[in-house]
Amino acid sequence: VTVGAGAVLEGVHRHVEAAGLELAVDLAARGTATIGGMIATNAGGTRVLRHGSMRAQVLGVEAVLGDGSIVSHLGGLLKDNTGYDLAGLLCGSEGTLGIVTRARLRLVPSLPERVVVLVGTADLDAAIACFVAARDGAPSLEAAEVVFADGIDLVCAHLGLAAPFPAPQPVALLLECRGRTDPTAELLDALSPVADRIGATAVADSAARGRELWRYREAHTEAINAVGIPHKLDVTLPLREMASFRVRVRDAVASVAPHARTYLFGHLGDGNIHVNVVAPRRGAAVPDVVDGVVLELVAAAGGSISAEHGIGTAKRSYLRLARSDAEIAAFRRVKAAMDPSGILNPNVLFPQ
Ligand code: LAC
Ligand code: ZN
Repeated sequence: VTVGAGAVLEGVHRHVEAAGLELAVDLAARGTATIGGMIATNAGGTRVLRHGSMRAQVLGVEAVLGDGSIVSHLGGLLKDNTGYDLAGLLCGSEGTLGIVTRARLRLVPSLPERVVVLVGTADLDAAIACFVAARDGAPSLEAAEVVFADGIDLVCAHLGLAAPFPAPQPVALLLECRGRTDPTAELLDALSPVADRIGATAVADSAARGRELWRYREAHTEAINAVGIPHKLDVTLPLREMASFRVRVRDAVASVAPHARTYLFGHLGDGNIHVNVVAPRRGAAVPDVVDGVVLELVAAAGGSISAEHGIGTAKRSYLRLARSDAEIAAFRRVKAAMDPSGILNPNVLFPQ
């Protein structure tokens, strides 16, 4: 599909649905996120595990570079080794190299049969074991998201929802599978070797129930924003580091902001955890030093200081935790080549 940069994701989903196809990137902000913004930020979302992020969907872009020249390559060919991948370079460029005006996007067949399962576990290690079992045993796995009891309680209080399980579970893993035939048996079979790690299971028996189970995950951002303005850290960790990071990040935050609450949630299948540190609006603010404390832990564990949300202005002083001097110097030369006057989003990405 070829779309204008201002097209909203939900509208694109509806447009291609009529042809039995899907754009394979989806995220909770689908009602407002534009394709141009999703390319500039290389948006991730909930289906990266199977389909990759926005960059993997973009077959070509039309964009205006900083010198006013227009580059356009919208042929949509799958194989095209004719020089530099300007489209790939613009993905995640945060508006620093060009302004995307149109894009040619890859689509995938819509798989009609779906199952959504929420698996409750006693700890994060058990949730990871369940995810690995589902990933290895169920090729139909499309999403693997994680939330924790404190976040679920917050979402339930914010939206007036009932708790997802009859007895509270410390961790909840949301799994979605899609196929041409019903993938429920495949997923449940894949989970059977780890049955002793599972404390409770909620299986959606209808599309409406599936959407309800997703609400526990997707409403985290709005529920946290209702508490106060969060410090949002968006990090990737190697799966083997995830459980110990969860413990260490709480301790690290408590050492500099004992009054703050730390909510974790995210895309377990991608090793991507959203760390939200928030203090109630009437209390003392969360000190900025929290960001560095968390991001240094991440870098020491071999993770990334930005999985999806980019560097922007808030994280640019931490870019050196993730990128070498030689890499940042190469970034600057690319920036100078495509935006020689430095007029495009000049204050983002690069350390001052
Ligand atoms: C999410 C956003 C915060 O995953 O990236 O809900
Ligand atoms: Zn996310």
